[in-house]
Formats: sequence, structure tokens, C-alpha cells
Amino acid sequence: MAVLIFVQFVPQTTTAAANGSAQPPSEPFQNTSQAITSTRFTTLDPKRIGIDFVHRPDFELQAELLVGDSLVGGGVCIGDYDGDRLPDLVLTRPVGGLRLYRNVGDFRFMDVTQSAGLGDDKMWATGASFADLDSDLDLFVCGYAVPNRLYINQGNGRFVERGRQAGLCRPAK
Ligand SMILES: [Ca+2]
Ligand SMILES: [Ca+2]
Repeated sequence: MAVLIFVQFVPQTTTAAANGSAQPPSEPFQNTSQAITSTRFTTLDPKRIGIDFVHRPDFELQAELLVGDSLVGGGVCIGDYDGDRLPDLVLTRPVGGLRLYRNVGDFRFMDVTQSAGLGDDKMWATGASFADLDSDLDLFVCGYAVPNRLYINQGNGRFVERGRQAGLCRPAK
């Protein structure tokens, strides 16, 4: 899996209108179609960056659950769960469980899934999202044919599952 890094460019705004002065003239974005002369994305070596995640479907399981190929998906979410100002990475998949990769800087990551308490290899996770329910990033994971999970960040590198208590964990059929 390639890791893509997105950078958002935010146009500068003026407060002239808010200050009651005349509306500033609009300036369109620069036409960059002529300026793009090089590759914008680079594939990073998985061994170097420490992300060994593999998304491999289980067709026998999918057939048992009557799931078509088009529904076999995975998810990704990015957030700084440990507050070190480096964005960390969660990847999900149907087989093998999700993975949490802690960003250790210089485009290198460490698989901390087990030590973080997220090592549920039996879970078919379709997607994940970081959200702060108290004071740091917690993790919600959607399951297919298994209950959803709500992992509450303990602030010490570990998460504790509280989906059922929060009412966000519907029973699996
Ligand atoms: Ca971090
Ligand atoms: Ca929290």
C-alpha cells in the first residue's frame, strides 16, 4: 500500500470587509497547469517507513456472508492520538484486524497495535475514525458482521473498548 501525503493550501484572506472597508478585489488562484513539471507523489519503501500493512480479501468468508467483490474495502484515518504533534495512522481491512502505526518522525512508523490494546485480529473492520470524546483522540471502528468498536484513549498509549457502554456497538447479526 502506498502512503500518500496530502498538503492543504489555504488561500490568504483579508479582513477588509469585516473592518467595514471596501470589498477587496478577488484574486483567482494561479493557473498552475503550466507549472506542474514533476511528479507530485512518491511511493515510499514500506520497509523504510515501517508500514507492512497488507489488505488481502478472504473470498471464502465473503461468499459465506454473500458479499460481492465491490464491497470488500478497507479504511484509513489519521490523527495524533498520543499528542506528540505527529499524525498517526490507522488502517483497516476485512482479514487480519486493523493496525495502528505510531508516527515516530522522518516518515517512519511503528506498529503499536498490540501495545495499544487494538489487537483484535478477528474483526472485519470496514472503516475507522478518530474523534475526541473527552480530551484526546478516541477511535471508532465500524465492523462488518461484527459489533462496532469504540476505543477510548487512556492517555498512556493504550485504548479501552467501550462501544457497548456508549450505545455505539450494535450487536452483530
Ligand atoms: Ca502522534
Ligand atoms: Ca478522548
